[in-house]
Amino acid sequence: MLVRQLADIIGTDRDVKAETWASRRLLLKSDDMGFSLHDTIIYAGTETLIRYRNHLEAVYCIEGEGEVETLDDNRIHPIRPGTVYALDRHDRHLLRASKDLRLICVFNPPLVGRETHDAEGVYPLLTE
Ligand code: 9YT
Repeated sequence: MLVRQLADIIGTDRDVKAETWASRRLLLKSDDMGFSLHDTIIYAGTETLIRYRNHLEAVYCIEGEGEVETLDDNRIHPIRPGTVYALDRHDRHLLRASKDLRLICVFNPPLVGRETHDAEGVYPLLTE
């Protein structure tokens, strides 16, 4: 069995930072679970354009406040603790935080570890 602490990940190469978020990557492809699992902070006052063309992502909010706007239909969905959303259509969307959001995120296929968004909000499909 694999046991790991968030505290042991912070400051390592599993603690990936971008302008609008920090992603603590608890489980990655190399852990052989078939998915990756992240504890993500989206910084208050930011907006992030995202489109996971190569991945499915489920997002579960455990702290904070914000909203996600799906850009195909311009619908805005509030996010608060207890909200889950699943990007089952590789939905292009804007993620906004009014207070720091803490999100538990699952990716399939799993991330390798160093992925960050390109200009369109896409993560590349990396191999190790
Ligand atoms: C919700 C979302 O996709 N935020 C961007 C970071 C991503 N969750 C990650 O790499 O952990």
